[in-house]
Amino acid sequence: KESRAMKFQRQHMDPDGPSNNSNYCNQMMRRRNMTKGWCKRVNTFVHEPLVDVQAICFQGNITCKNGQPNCHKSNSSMKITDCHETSGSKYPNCDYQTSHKERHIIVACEGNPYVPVHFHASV
Ligand code: PAP
Repeated sequence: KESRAMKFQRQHMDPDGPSNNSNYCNQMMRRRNMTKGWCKRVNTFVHEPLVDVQAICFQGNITCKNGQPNCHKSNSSMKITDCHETSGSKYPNCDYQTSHKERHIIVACEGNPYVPVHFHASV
């Protein structure tokens, strides 16, 4: 079974990206299996080395929106791509808007080793 840490990497890590095209989210959401069964509405990919994203678990500790204490905000801003399902998207033809940004990111971490398991927000 896929661990929560591996699921985070599948859903959110693309260190070598993004390929410079407006179809990025349409391709990546499908390639990373987020368009199976339903279209995942929103998802963010992070274009930084995995070690730098894992290090966020030891940076600024904050409370998550759901009240859990395991959220952490990156010290630096990071290259990210936000994918938002468009209003015209209809499963199984999931369609996304692609927005490249540089933001501080907030992730939730769990386990031993203490690693990212949930992408919380960008700020
Ligand atoms: P995403 O939120 O990163 O987009 P999602 O598929 O929702 O991905 O998975 C997040 C996982 O982080 C959830 O575990 P699960 O896959 O076993 O359902 C969720 O329980 C877990 N998690 C850990 N801490 C938190 C937190 N503070 N807020 C939300 N989810 C958290």
